[in-house]
Amino acid sequence: MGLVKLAAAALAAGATFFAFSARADGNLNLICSADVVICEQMEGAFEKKTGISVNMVRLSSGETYAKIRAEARNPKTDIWWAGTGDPHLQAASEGLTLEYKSPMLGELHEWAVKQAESAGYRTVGVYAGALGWGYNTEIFKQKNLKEPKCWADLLDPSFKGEVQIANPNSSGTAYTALATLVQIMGEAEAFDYLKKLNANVSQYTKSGSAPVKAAARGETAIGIVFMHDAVAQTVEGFPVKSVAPCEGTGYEIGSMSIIKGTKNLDNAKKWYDWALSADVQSSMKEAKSFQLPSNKTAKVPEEAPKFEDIKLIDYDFKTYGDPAKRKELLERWDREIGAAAN
Ligand code: S7P
Repeated sequence: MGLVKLAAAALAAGATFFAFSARADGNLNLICSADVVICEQMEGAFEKKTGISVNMVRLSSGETYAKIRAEARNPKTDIWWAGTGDPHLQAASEGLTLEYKSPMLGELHEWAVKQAESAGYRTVGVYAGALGWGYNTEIFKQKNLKEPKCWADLLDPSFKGEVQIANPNSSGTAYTALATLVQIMGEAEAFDYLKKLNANVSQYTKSGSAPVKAAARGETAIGIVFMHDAVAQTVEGFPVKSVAPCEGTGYEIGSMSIIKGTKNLDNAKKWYDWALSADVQSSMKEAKSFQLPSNKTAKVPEEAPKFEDIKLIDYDFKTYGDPAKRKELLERWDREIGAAAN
């Protein structure tokens, strides 16, 4: 797949210098759907670079989509940075985000540009990350548990009460997991799988990375998350090992969109172009953000899970980024999984 080749090429590439000379005043209302540490790093760096005052709120991807939709007549947000691509695509197809062809597009990997093209340039790819899980090696040792290498292994009764995953209504990570299982198994079998998995799940969290943070701190044994979020815990010094499922797995194209009706369009465009630059994307690892950057010359963190070693499915962003499909899958999840979990 193109993404794998591009990932390998990016590994060899270094960062390029990207200068923004102009200082500007004014405000920018930002929703950030990545981890709060990188959100704060980005906010501070942009303010320093431009003099623009950023009002940042951190919300999960599904929550952001719901907020932007609810505020469509009177938008309070200028730009939505990060979070899984599916809800960005949904917002784009509902006309909630603005078409913008950044001059930075030529610096991006094909997968990031494709994301923009498929949405009529109402969103763009900022990074990519593969889904998997992380487990606490000390808990596994204490409880004599066997490493789950495959999705099927997570159903083992020895993991009863030991698994956490987010709720796909709020979390883009969990929606990616739901869409991934449907693509690997077919819808009926995926829901059958999720019902069985429910027996082992202790909690459906609001945020996508919370399960592996809980695993790192010994509150659960396994967290189903993006692999880079598991790696971040390992790098923090927690006893967490990440796993790429043997049957194959889905991935996200983390995205960015300007909100239609923004009252700070010039500043939103400045953020957009800046966030696509190689030096900004290269600095994400300082916040322990280990996704694959979309800028071809951004430095890929050594710690980033290697896409070429992961069995990636050909994730169907068009189908699973469609509002009707998302609604249908989430309603079914609420009826068959969420209701049983309460
Ligand atoms: O932590 C980084 C990351 O995994 O967070 C985003 C994701 O949307 C998490 O938020 P949710 O609560 O919506 O799942 C990812 O895009 C990103 O890689």
